[in-house]
Amino acid sequence: MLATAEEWVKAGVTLLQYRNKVADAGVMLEQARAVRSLIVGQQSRTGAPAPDQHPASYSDVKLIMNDRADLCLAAEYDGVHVGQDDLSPESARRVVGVSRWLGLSTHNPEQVSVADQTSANYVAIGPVFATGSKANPDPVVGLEGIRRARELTRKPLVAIGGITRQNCQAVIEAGADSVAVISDLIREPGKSAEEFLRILG
Ligand code: 3NM
Repeated sequence: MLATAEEWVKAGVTLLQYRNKVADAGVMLEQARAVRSLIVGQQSRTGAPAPDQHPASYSDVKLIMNDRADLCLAAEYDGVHVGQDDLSPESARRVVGVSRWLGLSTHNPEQVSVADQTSANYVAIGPVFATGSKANPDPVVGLEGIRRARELTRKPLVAIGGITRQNCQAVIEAGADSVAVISDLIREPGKSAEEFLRILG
């Protein structure tokens, strides 16, 4: 996990989410802290980015904890991302405070409209395409789901679910501000992250 995270950051990825649906809270906290140490350790070791690193490396990286506002604070992350079955956005906000980021997952237009009225800093919409990375995913929303979501909120819109180097351009053109990706970033982490960033740059 740490080697993969390091490759992504060296390639120029500026936001990482720690997501773990199976481990105990103690293990999650330990792993999340290890990711943070990697980022913070590199910041303080390098100061300015080393020549072989992307200019955005390390100091610009935001760390987001999935689901758990308590672990966001305990691991000193920059924000928390909640789903429809987690703490409500305003409850999560009460835990993490006003300066940390709060992200909210949505899966249909009704949820996007509700999310727009919350204090969430960004809204995720998905799954855009079929995904094998999430248990019991909601129905796919397609590019049309992104277009509809774009009409319903001016908050930053993150598209997620089945997004690849092949389809990410179309996802942005449909109105997403950014993409969240698991499978197409895993096999060759550095190479695929560089390619995503080149395509979206
Ligand atoms: N959330 P991949 S889809 C974690 O619809 C997650 O909210 C989704 O993984 C949602 O890039 C998804 O491998 C999985 O499809 C994304």
